[in-house]
Amino acid sequence: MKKLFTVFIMFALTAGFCVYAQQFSPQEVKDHSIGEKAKYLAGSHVEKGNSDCITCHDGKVKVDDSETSINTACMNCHGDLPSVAESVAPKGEINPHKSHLGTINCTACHTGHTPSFVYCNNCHSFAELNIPFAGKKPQYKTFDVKDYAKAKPLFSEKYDLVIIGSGGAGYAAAITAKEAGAKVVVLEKMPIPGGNSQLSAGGTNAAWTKFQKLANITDSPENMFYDTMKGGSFKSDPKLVNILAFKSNDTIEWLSSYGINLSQVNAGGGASQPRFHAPAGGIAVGSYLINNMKRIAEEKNIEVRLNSKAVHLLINKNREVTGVLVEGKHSGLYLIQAKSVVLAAGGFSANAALVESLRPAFKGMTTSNQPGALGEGMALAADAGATLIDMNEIQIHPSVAVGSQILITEAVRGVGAILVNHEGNRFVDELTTRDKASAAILAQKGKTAYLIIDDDTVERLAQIKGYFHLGLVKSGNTIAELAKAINVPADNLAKTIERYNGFVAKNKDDDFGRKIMRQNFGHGSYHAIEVAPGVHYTMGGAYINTDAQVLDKDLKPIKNLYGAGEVTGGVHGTNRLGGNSTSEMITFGRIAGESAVKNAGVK
Ligand code: MEZ
Repeated sequence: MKKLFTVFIMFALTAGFCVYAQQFSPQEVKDHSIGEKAKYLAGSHVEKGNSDCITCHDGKVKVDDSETSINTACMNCHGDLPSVAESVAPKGEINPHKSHLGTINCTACHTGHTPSFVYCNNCHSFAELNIPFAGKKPQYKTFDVKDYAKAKPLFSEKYDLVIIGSGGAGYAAAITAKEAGAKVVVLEKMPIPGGNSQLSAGGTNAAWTKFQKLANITDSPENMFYDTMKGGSFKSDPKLVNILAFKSNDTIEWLSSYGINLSQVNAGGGASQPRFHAPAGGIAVGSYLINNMKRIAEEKNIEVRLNSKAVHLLINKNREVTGVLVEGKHSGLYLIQAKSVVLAAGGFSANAALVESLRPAFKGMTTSNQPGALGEGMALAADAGATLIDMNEIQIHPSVAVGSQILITEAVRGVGAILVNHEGNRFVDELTTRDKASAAILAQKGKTAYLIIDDDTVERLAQIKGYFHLGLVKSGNTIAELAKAINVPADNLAKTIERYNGFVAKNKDDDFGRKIMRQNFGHGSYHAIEVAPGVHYTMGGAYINTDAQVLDKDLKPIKNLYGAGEVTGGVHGTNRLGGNSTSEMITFGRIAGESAVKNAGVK
């Protein structure tokens, strides 16, 4: 009898496993089947004899799209990410389980039935991070809305608000809406939350804040408004810029109310005053914001569904948005009916084909963006009848480390770095707007330049230590040694630095009119990072009004549809100022959340 029961249990488990496995090709099923030589992680677990399907799958036929239960199972055996980070020896310089992305799912890298892939290597090139059962880099393909127009959903759910995208704008909208009592779900197509916001480096622009006052910086929302309009060639919508500037202090206060303090104020390009607000010590602002917002969302029980792609907006015959068709990694297609939908799905800098079609000159350029930044939120908006504006306004950031996707934050220049060309000469105001700085670098021999810093600069900004860690920095004890290391004429470099020190002493840059210099050189060793422009931000998108409503072709609000962050257009004109993205995402994310809640009639 006991034997019969065991056979029954094994049959039930195998059947469950097989149903789960049906989404794989026959070859893939064979590759991870019990009794076959293991090709993937699942097979190897079984082969080792210390686990079977139920150890990971908890007897469920289907796992949830966020893969929460399966990740709990991983942690039950292996420990959570911080403890794995402690126990697994770092490979070379890099500890594979410690990252600026914070605590993420084990399954973001270690997949059971398909080739595993180190998620970090979407942006980095950590050759030393060998992962068991590794395969090729996954391709994140854009969807075509038309493919889903007639799709049959499997089931349907009801929410007050669906928020598409889990970057800063999505989180800000979700936190605001949840606090107002709404039933909210956030959809994230990638295996980790945070979107591109988590890669943001330098700071969050805000004017006349308590942190500026503490640092004796006199600024005003009027200054921020003017700088933003000027930086975008006066093509931005002044009503939106007005909101950005005049609500920026409130944004800093809102963050502070959750213990998120952007207390270090640095200088950013195109800004008349230092207003780049960063965490103390100058760590990257994006991961700090996102890791904190993840924490708040967890505390407030906000549902964030990973691996869940919004593939179509549901629109009724009155052209009102009524919900979202979702494709879950495991659930397949299903519907969420919603009273309000917030688009917070980011831009398209990682969509090389789209970038090239709009700006042929950017063909083949690297990008600082995560691989999910493909512009799908804009496609959803367009399909719902939205006006997309400024789509060909694509920003290239002047300082991406050569041969990589690693952004060298503008804050490095803000705390004192200069840019020199291969002759060792300065050639631009390092803190001009990004369009001008990028154009100046592309006009130099080799289309690259060197950021020059010394030990003092390194101490001012924690992120610079990270660039050392990533092997992006060349150093010398003297100017001559550094010049040799980067192959520029030593005499020229020495003269450039001496002349610049003279400008710092009299607080006037006679050559390029740089306004904020911060430091002279001569403190300890000298260092250089070779940089070139990379596609960084897409200024265009779904046109919104000051209530974050997405506007149709007649510039009337599309009923029930809201937008915030990079998926929208209108705030940045031809060129976004550094620091205005994280500022915009929080300010407009909150507005979108408030408006969407009001629209949903949540009491
Ligand atoms: O806003 C940005 O894009 C930003 C601050 C980038 C950076 O250089 O750090």
